[in-house]
Amino acid sequence: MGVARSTGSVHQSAFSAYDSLYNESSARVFSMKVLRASHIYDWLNVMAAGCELPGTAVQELDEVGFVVVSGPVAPAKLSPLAAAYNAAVLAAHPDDVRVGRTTTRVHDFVNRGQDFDDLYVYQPILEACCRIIGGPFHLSTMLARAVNPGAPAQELHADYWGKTGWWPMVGFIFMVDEFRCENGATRFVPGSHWWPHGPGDVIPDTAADYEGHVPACGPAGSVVIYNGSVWHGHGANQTSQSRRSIQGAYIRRDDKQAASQAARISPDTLGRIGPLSKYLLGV
Ligand SMILES: O=C(O)CCC(=O)C(=O)O
Repeated sequence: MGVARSTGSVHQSAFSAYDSLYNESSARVFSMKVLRASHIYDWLNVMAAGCELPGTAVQELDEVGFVVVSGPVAPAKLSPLAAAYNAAVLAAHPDDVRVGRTTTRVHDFVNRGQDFDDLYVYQPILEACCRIIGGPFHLSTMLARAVNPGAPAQELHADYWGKTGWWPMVGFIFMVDEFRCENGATRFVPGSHWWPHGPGDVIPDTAADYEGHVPACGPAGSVVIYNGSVWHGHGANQTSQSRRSIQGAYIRRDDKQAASQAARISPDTLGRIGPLSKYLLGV
């Protein structure tokens, strides 16, 4: 499984296996299948038939609840993406900005430029959704989140907690900056997505270190894929720089999106995105 289960160990698992599997020709075959899909179950079959998520990553998602893989943005495009991120954050309407105690969030990164278009149609994430959600799904939200300089650790929590039923969610965190222990890499509690209780039920101080938690570290451009029921939260940012990320969540297609993508979609976005993006947004 390749993950050390002790506080302070670092998780950077599936890179080499993933790098050798993802290549342009399989991406081309996938695009051709996408063009032929029309019904929601066609889409599901196309996405589920992909083979961009290595077996080791599938196993980690199942057993540990999260995995770090390399992302869809070419190394040469990472710095322009980071500049586009800053520009988009500055240009955002104040109604879309939430300055919290530890993080600054900016909503609607689906409509903030083409630099971000590839993030929510990334095949390994979609394959994880097919496995974890197990039926038709859509993108609920995609936003920017920066952990503020000097911020303390976030409380451990599960994003999607269904005590009365199974309402799965898959999240991703795209690292705009390198994630390190010092700058607040997201910490996860391995295996907690299988537990019958949430952190608040059993831990007096959910912001404190939890035995066995693992920081998800990786170079800029990496992606954390996680089961929405796994306990997690950002670490303390002990640096003087923001730790920037773009985060998305997928939920069952019959569950309401956190942000109505159809209501928000801009003509620019609609004009440039492809059929798979439109399907995932529901536009
Ligand atoms: O930004 C992070 O590292 C984690 C954010 C998080 O836990 C959340 O959005 O639920």
